[in-house]
Amino acid sequence: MTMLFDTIVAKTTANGTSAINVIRISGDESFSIVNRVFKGPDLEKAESHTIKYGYIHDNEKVIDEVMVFLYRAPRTFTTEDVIEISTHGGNFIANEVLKLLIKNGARLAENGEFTKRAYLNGRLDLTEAESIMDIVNAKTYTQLNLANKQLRGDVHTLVDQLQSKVLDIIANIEVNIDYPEYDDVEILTSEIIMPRIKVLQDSINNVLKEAETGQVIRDGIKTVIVGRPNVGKSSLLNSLLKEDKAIVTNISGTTRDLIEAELNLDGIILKLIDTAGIRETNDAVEKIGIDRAIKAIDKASLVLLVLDQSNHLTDLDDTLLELTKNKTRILIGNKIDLGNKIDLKHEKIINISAKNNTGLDILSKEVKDLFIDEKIINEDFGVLSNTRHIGKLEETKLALEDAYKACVASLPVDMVEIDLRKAWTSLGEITGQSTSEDLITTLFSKFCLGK
Ligand SMILES: Nc1nc2c(ncn2[C@@H]2O[C@H](COP(=O)(O)OP(=O)(O)OP(=O)(O)O)[C@@H](O)[C@H]2O)c(=O)[nH]1
Ligand SMILES: [Mg+2]
Repeated sequence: MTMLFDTIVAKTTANGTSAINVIRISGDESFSIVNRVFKGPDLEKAESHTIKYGYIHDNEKVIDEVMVFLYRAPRTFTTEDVIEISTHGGNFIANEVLKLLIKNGARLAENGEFTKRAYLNGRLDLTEAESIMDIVNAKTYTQLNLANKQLRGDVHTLVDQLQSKVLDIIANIEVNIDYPEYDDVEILTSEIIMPRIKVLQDSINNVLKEAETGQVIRDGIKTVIVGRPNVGKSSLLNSLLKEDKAIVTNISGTTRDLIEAELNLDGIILKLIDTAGIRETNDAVEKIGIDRAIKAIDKASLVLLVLDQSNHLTDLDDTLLELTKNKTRILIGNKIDLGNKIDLKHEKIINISAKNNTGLDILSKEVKDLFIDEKIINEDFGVLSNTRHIGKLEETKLALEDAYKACVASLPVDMVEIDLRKAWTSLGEITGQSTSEDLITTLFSKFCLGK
């Protein structure tokens, strides 16, 4: 079902000089508006999914020689009538064509409005619409695969499955409340519902666990490199990046401020921050750098604490080991080419030489082992990665916990139902489908209660 909206237009290609620009127009009046400014075959008579050649003109003034791509509802991105006009590149032409289409009745689209229409017209659910941004922003194949799965509807399916399990329990409760006299309806008690809620809780916990990997893939890992001065932090950054991004010298206190860089580690983005070596100092600038380094530890998801294998541990190293002990961290024994003086009895240390580029593969593997469940990446089903979806699933989890507690307290089943409905709604908010009206409709279509 396509809703009635006005006709919108926007340039879909980026600003700047390019070979072509594409202007997209969507809505009931697309064909009539473009036809008025197009010199060539009559577009209103043209078949859908064809391309026509002609000119865009403003009365006597020819603006550009163009190709127009015609898509009639409903087999289009927005499900409305859509035309895409390929003009020559350059902002001037594109803006003139835009202005002309607006003068003839189209409205300039808001950000994301075409996708919003696709959603409002039921062509995409919210997760599918959201995945389009992820596809555009993808920097690695792993990110792209994740986003593609979401566009394909895998997250939608996953949420639907969970929702239908919640709905089954709700429906059972409803039958009990409304038709208690039916002999063939099992009398529901908290004891009967409890294990069913438990099964659901377990599935949701699994999905949330897997979502941790999804989120890492989508957003990358905020990683901070810390250590005392001169241990080779900047050298590590450079050797990971395979470029001389940070200045390296044998003078302690070389790095004064945070240096940020992104690294693609076999499909996983590390958002790396190299920091000033931490020590007591009277130098005002260095002090600020050190403060920033300490704050960066707080914000990081992963700390790479660099130690120097050519020397024994110092008090400063001990302080840093203590400071980072509650973080997800990897201890790195750098300068292994010069010695092997540190042996941490209880914790693994990855020995490398940033200068000679040795041990980096082991470090990479360690990062992946910590954050990525390979099985999940390879499996062929949707993994949540979007913070909004994960937040809604956390809400679902809480509602189910409440439902379970209500069962434990032997509250009447209609009290349990309230929490289950909350769970159902939170799930539906992921796909953008839930309103309580929908709940009723789905309930009836599933169970034919009115017979
Ligand atoms: N032999 C050897 N020298 C290294 C290694 N890694 C770094 N160095 C040297 O150690 C010195 C300090 O390296 P940096 O990378 O600047 O150390 P840093 O930890 O960033 O130092 P600050 O920024 O001052 O805190 C330089 O002379 C590097 O060449 C290594 O693996 N082996
Ligand atoms: Mg440095």
